[in-house]
Amino acid sequence: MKHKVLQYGKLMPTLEQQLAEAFDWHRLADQPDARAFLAARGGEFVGLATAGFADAALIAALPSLRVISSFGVGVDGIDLDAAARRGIPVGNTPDVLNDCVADLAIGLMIDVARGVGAAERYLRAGQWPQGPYPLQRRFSGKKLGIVGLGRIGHEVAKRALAFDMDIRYHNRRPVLDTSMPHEPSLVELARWCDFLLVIVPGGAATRHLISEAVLDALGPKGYLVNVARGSVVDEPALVRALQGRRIAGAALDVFEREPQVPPELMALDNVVLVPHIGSATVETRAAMAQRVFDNLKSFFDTGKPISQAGL
Ligand code: NAP
Ligand code: 8YV
Repeated sequence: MKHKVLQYGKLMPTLEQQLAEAFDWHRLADQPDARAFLAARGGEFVGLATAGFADAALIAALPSLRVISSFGVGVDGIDLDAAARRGIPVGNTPDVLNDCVADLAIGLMIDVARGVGAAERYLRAGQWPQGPYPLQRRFSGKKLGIVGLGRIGHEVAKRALAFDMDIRYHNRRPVLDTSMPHEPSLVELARWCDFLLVIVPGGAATRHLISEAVLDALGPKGYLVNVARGSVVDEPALVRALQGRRIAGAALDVFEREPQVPPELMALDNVVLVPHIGSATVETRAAMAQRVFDNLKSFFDTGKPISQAGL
């Protein structure tokens, strides 16, 4: 008998095909009345494949649930406490996306410092004949402060070393196997660096870690780059800092209320904005989809997902 798996949210068609072949698979989105469906049949499902979200109500509506498999490494959209209380492991997709997220982080830093996007807009608007594009800032050799030297943070550091950057980082605990200096104070890291790169997990523990005080410490020559979660940055404080030119610029892949982007940010020219594309390459998304499937398969075969949040 095939295990019964419910899908919550949109997943890639190739992954859906795999799920349909291996499991007794149902999409909640196909049900005309999701609430009625869960009330009537929620008890049948032992697996949940999700696009990144599962609140306490959904978990409670699935009383036989034994495993959650989530698309993405960040699990801030899942009520981990509700899952843990029932002993339900939450599979996620770490490591397979490190390279692409780190590549984007470097790209965003270069873009915001050199004005790649802004200069292209200048050219396309036909402004070049009126004069050269204004001089921007150098990227190579600058000071990089990494907030969150974890799996992705390490990949950013590796790339930044090739740009002769001086690197320090802020984690709650120093990393043992690195010679890069740990800065216990986030404000001091911001004061020291030219680029402050944020790549910590989202959720309550990191909410508004990048505060007005951190932005003021970064100062008028400093750039903020966020590829973590929108919740980590106090967005209204960031808007004020950018409007007042109290920081030099920002490059953002993530926002507090995605897919909504504050119009105040859209209006600013010292900001690079992209729509949460850190892992969005054909290769990486295929690897993430495969891991979502493999986590479920591994759980049903061995009792453990291949990769699991919190382990
Ligand atoms: P990871 O390996 O767990 O690294 C997270 C790092 O953050 C750790 O070094 C951790 O060190 C540090 N950290 C955690 N809480 C902190 C806090 N309160 N203050 C300071 N440092 C803290 O995670 P990862 O795989 O690199 O992924 C990081 C996050 O990136 C994900 O959770 C996800 O939200 C985001 N992400 C975004 C995209 C995108 O598309 N933009 C793609 C992938 C991932 P300590 O525990 O010692 O503090
Ligand atoms: C995902 C991400 O693409 O892995 C993460 O935590 O933020 C991205 O890689 C996203 O969560 C899926 O929409």
